[in-house]
Amino acid sequence: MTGGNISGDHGLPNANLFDYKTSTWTQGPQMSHGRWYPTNTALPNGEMLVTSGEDENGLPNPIPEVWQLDGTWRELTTANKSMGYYPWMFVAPDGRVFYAGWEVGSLWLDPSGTGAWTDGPSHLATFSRIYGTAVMYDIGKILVAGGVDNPPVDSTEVIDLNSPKPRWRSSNPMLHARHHAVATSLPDGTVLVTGGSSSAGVNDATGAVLAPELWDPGTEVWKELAPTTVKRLYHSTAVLMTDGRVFVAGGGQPAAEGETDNFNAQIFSPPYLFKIDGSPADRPQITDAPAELAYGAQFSVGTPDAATVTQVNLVKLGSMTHAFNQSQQFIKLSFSTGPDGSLTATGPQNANIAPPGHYMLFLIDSNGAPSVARIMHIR
Ligand SMILES: [Cu+2]
Repeated sequence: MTGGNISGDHGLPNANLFDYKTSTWTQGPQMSHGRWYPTNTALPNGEMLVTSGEDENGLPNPIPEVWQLDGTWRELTTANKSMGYYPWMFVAPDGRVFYAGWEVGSLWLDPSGTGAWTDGPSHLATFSRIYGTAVMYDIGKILVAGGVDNPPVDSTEVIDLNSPKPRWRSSNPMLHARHHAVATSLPDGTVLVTGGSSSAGVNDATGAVLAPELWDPGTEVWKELAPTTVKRLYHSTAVLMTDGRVFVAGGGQPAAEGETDNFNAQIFSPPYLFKIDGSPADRPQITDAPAELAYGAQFSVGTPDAATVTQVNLVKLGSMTHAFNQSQQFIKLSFSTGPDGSLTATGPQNANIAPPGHYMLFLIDSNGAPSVARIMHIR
């Protein structure tokens, strides 16, 4: 966890490391300068890239910094560029890092050595999608949606970084204009957008959008789902849980006019958890899966439901703030089933596709219902 708050726009240089095995934090070596509103990106080689944020003097911190495997920091001194808050950074299939916004011009970053930026394709939108949302919904494929506060927009764009000449193109607009909304990758590869506001202004509750909507990457069609009862605006969050539900929480600090800070959470159950009659879906089960997995390795998944499994998918554990989940990633795996009821899947081919870390493994059945996930450490 990097950076932090001295005061508005003035960032701390702190780095803190969390050990999930002991549930303890330790303070790491400090970065060279403060960062208020940076983005962390797990790199294929196990390093952690930190981009943007405002420094201790309230100025943009233009030098990305890399936390190295030996626990020291490396400044990318030849990659000097001032950027907006919480830049949408994604590891591309070729190993570079792609900046997808929210500004109009996208960029490529080579984070090796002292770093280098090169220009990428421009968005179709001619305005910055400030506090829109972005997600890599499939290997090398990114969706950006909404953003802007004057007023917020419903437009979306997608790009395929697997293409030899990636270009942004329009996808279908959302059903609601939103900013401060959150895009969450679900176990079946669809993208859930929750919360946000459609009215002009930095954080206006009158246009709060209560209905989530779901984007199908196959058809690119949006579908409206059951509304929440709590407005999720600035500083709200959403993250996929291992049971396939979505934790949607918070908002406020400062609260929108007429609202109070939300210290509460709601849990959303997507349609795949129900049968058509509204009763709970039958769900495939995972009874066994390896805790550790090497790139390209075949592995068997214990399940009594192999015959009905249609997808074996990974979703990287999320790390979400300010309308952008910095670490979720959806990866569909190839798999086969045997006449004996066995199920064998093949792990992601390399660390560009799946940067090292912890992923949720889901089985999806022929009705679209997901299993409860097993956590796998891929490296
Ligand atoms: Cu904030």
